[in-house]
Amino acid sequence: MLIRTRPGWELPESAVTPEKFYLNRRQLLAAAGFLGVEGLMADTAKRNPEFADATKLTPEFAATGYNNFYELHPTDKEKAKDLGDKFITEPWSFEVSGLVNKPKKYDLDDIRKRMPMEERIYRFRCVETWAMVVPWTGFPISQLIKEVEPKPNAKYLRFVTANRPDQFPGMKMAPFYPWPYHEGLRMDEAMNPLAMFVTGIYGKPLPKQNGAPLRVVTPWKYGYKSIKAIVKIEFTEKEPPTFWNKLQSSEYGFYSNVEPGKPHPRWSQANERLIPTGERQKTLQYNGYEKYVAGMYNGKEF
Ligand SMILES: Nc1nc2c(c(=O)[nH]1)N[C@H]1C(S)=C(S)[C@@H](COP(=O)(O)O)O[C@H]1N2
Ligand SMILES: [Mo]
Repeated sequence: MLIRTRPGWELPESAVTPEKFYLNRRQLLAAAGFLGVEGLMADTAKRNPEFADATKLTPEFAATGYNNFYELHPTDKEKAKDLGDKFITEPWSFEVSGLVNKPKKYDLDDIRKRMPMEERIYRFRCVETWAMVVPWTGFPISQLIKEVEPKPNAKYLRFVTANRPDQFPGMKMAPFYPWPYHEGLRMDEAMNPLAMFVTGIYGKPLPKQNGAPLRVVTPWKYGYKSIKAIVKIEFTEKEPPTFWNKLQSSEYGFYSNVEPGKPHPRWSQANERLIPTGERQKTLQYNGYEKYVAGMYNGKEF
């Protein structure tokens, strides 16, 4: 059994914002035209009906107040939200390089205007066994991949987070980590329709602690695959090394798919607890996205 302590800010279930309120608020804001240009772009993204199940939707204060973003704080999930003051997210550009016909430096504002932005509600499962249900705004990674035309020998994507010790207090608190944070996906995983580049949550631009202004979300994988604050995307032939695998290769593999039957060496992955209520539930194979992703795997991936 895992012993769970209840952080002070956790509320009883009765206090959680009902989904109705969240939806009404968005509709009201949109109708009243109260949103700035930035907010409007994110807010008017249509919800994809295939990913509209708001059952157990995490209240916004919890998804934006309990974060793993080691660049902001390497240990305290409730402090990340208060440590983003120095982190400059505008303007933002990212570089696409490596095995592509059209390498390019992208301006984020430009790509936001051109890409088919949509909102999707996805379950989100951290390897540490906490879980959320979050409305993300963004576009499929496949859209960008098609645009840069990968060469035939491009088999993986490598993602890199901004390397800014002066803007990220957590980098100085944990100098022994293999910064900058880096992650990767196999080409077919990145092309999978579920894999998203995300620029917003709850109909608003991404807060810094959630990975502003551009992050990955792969809902069938443990949360650490969802790299934040991306400045570089490189197409490679070989499987790229990853931050967590470098730190502890026996515990964090490249694939890191959510598999309740495969325990972490130090804990079971069979169950999860929802933030902020602490409600426990069974973890689903591929976090419930089996029908979309099972075909890519043979069960031996780690
Ligand atoms: N650059 C960067 N990306 C990161 C992390 C990080 O520390 N740095 N933490 C990861 C982990 S462990 C998780 S669980 C998710 C958390 O995302 P959230 O804070 O939006 O819930 O971000 C992932 N992406
Ligand atoms: Mo995580």
